[in-house]
Amino acid sequence: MNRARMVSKLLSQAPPGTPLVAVRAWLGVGARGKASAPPPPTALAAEPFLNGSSSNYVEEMYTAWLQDPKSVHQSWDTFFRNATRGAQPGQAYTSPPTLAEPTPHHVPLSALAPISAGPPAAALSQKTIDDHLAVQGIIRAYQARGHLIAALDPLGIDREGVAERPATTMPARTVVRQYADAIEEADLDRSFTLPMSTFIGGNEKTLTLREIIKRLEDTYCRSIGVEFMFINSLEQCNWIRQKFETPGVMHMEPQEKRLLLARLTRSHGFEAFLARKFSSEKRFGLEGCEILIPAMKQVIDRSTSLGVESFVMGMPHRGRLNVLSNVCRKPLEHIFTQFIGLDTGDEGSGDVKYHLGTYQERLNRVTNKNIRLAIVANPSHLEACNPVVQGKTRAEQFYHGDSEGNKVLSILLHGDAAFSGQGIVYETFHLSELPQYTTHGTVHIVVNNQIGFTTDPRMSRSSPYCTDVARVVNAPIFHVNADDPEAVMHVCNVAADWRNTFHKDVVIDLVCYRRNGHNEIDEPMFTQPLMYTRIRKLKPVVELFAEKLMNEGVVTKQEVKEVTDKYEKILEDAFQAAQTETQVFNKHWIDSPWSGFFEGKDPLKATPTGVHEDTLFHIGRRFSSVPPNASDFVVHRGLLRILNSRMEMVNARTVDWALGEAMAFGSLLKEGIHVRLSGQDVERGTFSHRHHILHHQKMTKDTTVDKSQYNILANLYPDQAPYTVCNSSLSEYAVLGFELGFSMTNPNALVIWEAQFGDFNNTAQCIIDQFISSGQSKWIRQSGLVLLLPHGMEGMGPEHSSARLERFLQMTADDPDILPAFTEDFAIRQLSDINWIIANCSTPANYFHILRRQIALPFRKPLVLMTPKSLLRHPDAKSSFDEMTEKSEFQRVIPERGPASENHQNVKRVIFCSGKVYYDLIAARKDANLEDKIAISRVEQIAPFPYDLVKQECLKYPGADLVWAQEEHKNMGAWSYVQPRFATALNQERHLTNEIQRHTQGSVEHGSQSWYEYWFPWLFPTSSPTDVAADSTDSQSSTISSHKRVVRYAGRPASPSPATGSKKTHIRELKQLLEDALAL
Ligand SMILES: Cc1ncc(C[n+]2csc(CCOP(=O)(O)OP(=O)(O)O)c2C)c(N)n1
Ligand SMILES: [Mg+2]
Repeated sequence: MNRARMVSKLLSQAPPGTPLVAVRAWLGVGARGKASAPPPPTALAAEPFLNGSSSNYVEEMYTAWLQDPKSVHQSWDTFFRNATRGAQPGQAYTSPPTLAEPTPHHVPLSALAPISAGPPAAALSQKTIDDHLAVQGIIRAYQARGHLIAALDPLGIDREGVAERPATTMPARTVVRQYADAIEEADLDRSFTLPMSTFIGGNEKTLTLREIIKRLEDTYCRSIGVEFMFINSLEQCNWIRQKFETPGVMHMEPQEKRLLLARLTRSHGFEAFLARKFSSEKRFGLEGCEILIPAMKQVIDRSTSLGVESFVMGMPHRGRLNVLSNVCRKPLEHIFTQFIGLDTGDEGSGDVKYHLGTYQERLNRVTNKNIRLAIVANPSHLEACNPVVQGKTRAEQFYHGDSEGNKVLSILLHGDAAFSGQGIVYETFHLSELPQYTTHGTVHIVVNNQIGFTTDPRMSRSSPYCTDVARVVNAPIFHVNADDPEAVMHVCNVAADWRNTFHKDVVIDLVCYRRNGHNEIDEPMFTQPLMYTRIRKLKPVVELFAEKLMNEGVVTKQEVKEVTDKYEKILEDAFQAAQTETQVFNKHWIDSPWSGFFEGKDPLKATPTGVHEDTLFHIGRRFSSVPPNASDFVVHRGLLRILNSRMEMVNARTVDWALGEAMAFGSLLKEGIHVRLSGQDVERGTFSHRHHILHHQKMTKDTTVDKSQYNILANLYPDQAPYTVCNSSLSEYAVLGFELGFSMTNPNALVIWEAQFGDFNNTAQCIIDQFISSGQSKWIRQSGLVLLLPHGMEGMGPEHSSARLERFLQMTADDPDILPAFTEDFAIRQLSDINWIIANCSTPANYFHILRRQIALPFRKPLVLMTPKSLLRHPDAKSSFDEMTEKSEFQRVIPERGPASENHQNVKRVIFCSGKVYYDLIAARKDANLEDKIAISRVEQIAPFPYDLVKQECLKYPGADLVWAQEEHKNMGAWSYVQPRFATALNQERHLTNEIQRHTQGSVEHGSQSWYEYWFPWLFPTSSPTDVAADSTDSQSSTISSHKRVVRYAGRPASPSPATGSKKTHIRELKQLLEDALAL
């Protein structure tokens, strides 16, 4: 209910005869209880305790008091009694009795000002009080709403006419609203005592109203618009007031102004040079917001002086090359060669120049400190890199022990349209204060050129400002006219100081314009004639600022020219140097180098993943126990049962899914590998199987949060690596992006994101498509991130069934028509060459090994794992310690090991499958008494496809037909991926498509090698390949068999929906699938 209506209703319910006039006045309701009547300012403001934030509380107190005067505190009782008795505003309140013993000289306030006993002894005139209160209201109004009339727009289109407001006489009504009526011209020269909520006076305690208004307008309504009064913390509000209101805060020394001009000159000169040299190339130039470069440098300088050593940045296309060069100091030659269009001299497919990242270490000349600067590579998808930057920043902080974010700072740049339009911005803001996701404050800078491609703000957002999304986390927002360089510098200083003081996000909104079209080839007059007519008349900011400094006598015309010429020469020299280059190198654009990780390693050798039995016992027992040495820690009875059954399994040398996972994590932690598991409800596990955090069940009466927790895996060994397990916010896009960023920082960490159900991964599709599947190819950036995606048809309906395995497989970059040579290092070569690994493990031991293999590999690859639901508790889905100890390893294919495997010739069919359907198949096969006739093999690693093992398995049973059985519908699951690969494996074909022939004919040649030989040298070994088909007389080089074996499909028919909503249909479909698979 609307607040005024609620109060009005409340008053109308008051007992008849209650003298309510005073109460109505206190609560801001008109004398006749009309909710729409403005509250009498004197009444509202006269009580010191009754401010805006407490009025809801007053209403609640009043309702309670009406019902039972004893139900409220004595002070409220006194207040309401006095008010209803008709006490004047300002006189009804008496302070509550102090809890401390009264001191000998203590006199209660009520004793000094007896409320109902007539007027106070030396009463101020009511007019004086009212006027002071009005002035107080005016000051507050400017603080809250001054930004509404600030001259923010260099074009003067937004808030038309505001920029030209003459020096103030009367306060602006837009800002002060009802207080405008309380002021008369004559009041302007009266002096007023300044309240504690303002700093405009400096050392002065009183000012004339004229001066007060002038100072407020100068602070809040010129080139800077400060939005901060929505912040709940009084301390933070006061801090901001002080930073902007204190007289003289904007002062800049002449040498600071000269530095600013030099930086602006470079920013401007860079774009002008590119425009001249590459006039028809897209570069998404910064013209119209050249101040961005000095602004970023100012934030960096200031933060560096406050102790920050590393900056992790994310930004869109606009001005990116300029930032790379002038902020990060990426060599100009590297940038120019991107324009020249040279061949790539190293691995990777590359990306367009305005998406590339960088990493630079350099000396900050202003502070004389060494700093690290990284700009994260990003796709075209605006704002998508935000969570990636945050994850990378968090990881840097974590591994540097920077628990407060004093050393590592993230800076995110945004376009105005994208900042307000993209939901990922909101999702990322919501990570900003979460304990395991915070980066302790991000500095956001918006290049607010008041347009998005061809769309005006009024058509692209419903909020007044493009920055309003930041209000959700109480971040202050500093709007600033980008054509006032000095104002921008001040705002940047305050932003850096804010972040350093409060470790919270802050937004700098650079209100600017875009001098050209969306890109340099676009014609903006087609769609924005008014805007561009104005823009054409505007001088570049560097010229405006140079003129200002010349007028002030800070620089001479000659000095301005020298600075310009000097930079021009630097550009020209680099341009000439770039002309001599013959290749570009993707490695020059790496944003997260892993120094020392690859060096000295055999690139095709993984360390073993099995562990010593003692380790399994130790981890298993710890994982099954209550916290040691904490007898008062009460564990839930249900959990005690779970721990006991875990212990029984451990003693029997077996593991279920949760134990297998814990063994993998625990053994890695023991080896010094940090493990981080993040996602919705991961601590307990969506299916209540994991329980990595135990919660003390005993609460004291006043406990509001469960405080006592025990992280089991963090307490396995005294010298182990840290274990982080954290329930995330209810987000996939941001959290997956965050974990990807986290995984980029340290290759010696196992970073895992788990989806609540696998199908939710599609709300993070952009991170999967743009970063995870293609990141290494585009940006030669590796990541060992693991995605755990609960997957499987359990009769739970269309949702929650499919993690969309088919999509991951479709994006897998291995050619189905090429049968790789079966060399000894076949398996690891495949892993090295692929873009990601897709697997569906059917045993806890295999899950254990594949997790450990992520770290054992000499490179990093994303791993997408379909994970089980019902198998978590399936009695057969258990593994013995023997499958996890030394000499055991991950099994890409688990072959048939039952009776069928003992008499190959007798076997009529080999069924291949993946995941939990295996357990349905073996049960049905047993029922049908076909265990010696049908072999069932599990393809555990689906991609890269285990050609060698699949072929081996097929050859083992020469008389058997082949079936692929899956529970997913035919147009889903692994079928479309495995079918052509089975064909290639079975028929030993190196099926040359037209495309390959074209390449091999030499249209794209690398020396004397064909394109294919160049990129896949291991497919064309010079030595003879090892034929792994042990049982076969076939060899890979034999001619294509005339009798081609094919694999047949058994499973659900094609369907638009991943699963039926009917349990009955689900069971019928499963029965049908099993019959199809087993019918001989
Ligand atoms: C997620 C996404 N949707 C659409 C686009 C296409 N696009 C590229 S730039 C642009 C306009 C961006 O406007 P703004 O954020 O204001 O940045 P500006 O170009 O004005 O600097 C659009 C719609 C995109 N790159 N990403
Ligand atoms: Mg824009």
